[in-house]
Amino acid sequence: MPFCPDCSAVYSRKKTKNGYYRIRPRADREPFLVYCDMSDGGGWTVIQRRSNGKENFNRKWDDYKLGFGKFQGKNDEYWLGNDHIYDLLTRGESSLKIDLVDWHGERRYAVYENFQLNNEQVRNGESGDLLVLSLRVGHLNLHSAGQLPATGCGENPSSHKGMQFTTSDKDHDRFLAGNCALENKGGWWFNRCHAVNLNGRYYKTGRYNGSHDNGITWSTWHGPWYSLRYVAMKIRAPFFDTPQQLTTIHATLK
Ligand SMILES: [Ca+2]
Repeated sequence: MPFCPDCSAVYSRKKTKNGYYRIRPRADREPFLVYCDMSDGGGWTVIQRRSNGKENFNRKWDDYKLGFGKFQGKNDEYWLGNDHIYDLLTRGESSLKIDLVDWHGERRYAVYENFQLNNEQVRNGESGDLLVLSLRVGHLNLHSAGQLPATGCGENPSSHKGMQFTTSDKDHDRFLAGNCALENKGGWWFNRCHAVNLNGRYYKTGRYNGSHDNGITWSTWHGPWYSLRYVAMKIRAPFFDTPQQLTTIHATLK
């Protein structure tokens, strides 16, 4: 049987159990394992998860490009890989949902319509292999965790929209005197440097101190000096966002 291109397609084939499935977004590339989250209306392809601090996210470009982590348990930590994420997103418009849990078990989430990555190699015809987060914030649901700040005139230096991916060995951020990934212990779409960083260092205390706000941060919720206990990033086709399913989301996360 051919592989499904993503978890939405898996769900549509009546495979509605949470778990790891082998998917194949591009026919000319090998299939790979991914966790399909069939809650919240079903069909979410999980591209990132932090849950226990066991996985090292302070990694170089090639690891972020190809992906890393464990793909076995339901809470295993991983980064699916920029290439895989890119291939998933080029199939059509996608929504991004980010789940956040703090150390008191409080939950927040954010949903973004039309989450995209642009491949600079394609766009500029250069030899670089940069990925740009192009994030158009369409709507945010109830119980939202606050927005990723947008760029524009007189832009906020912690905005992420339109930023290129930076790792400790490939600096594409706007921090001229240094590298945000080095300071913040993980690859991300840094500016100078960040309001949100879901690939930072895992602190088992929530609140933390240090010379840099390098935890797993979502500053519009708990501020920069609080590292979250659990975060997950997941994507799916927007046609799953029916009013009925949004009701389910609200009921689940109330
Ligand atoms: Ca820099």
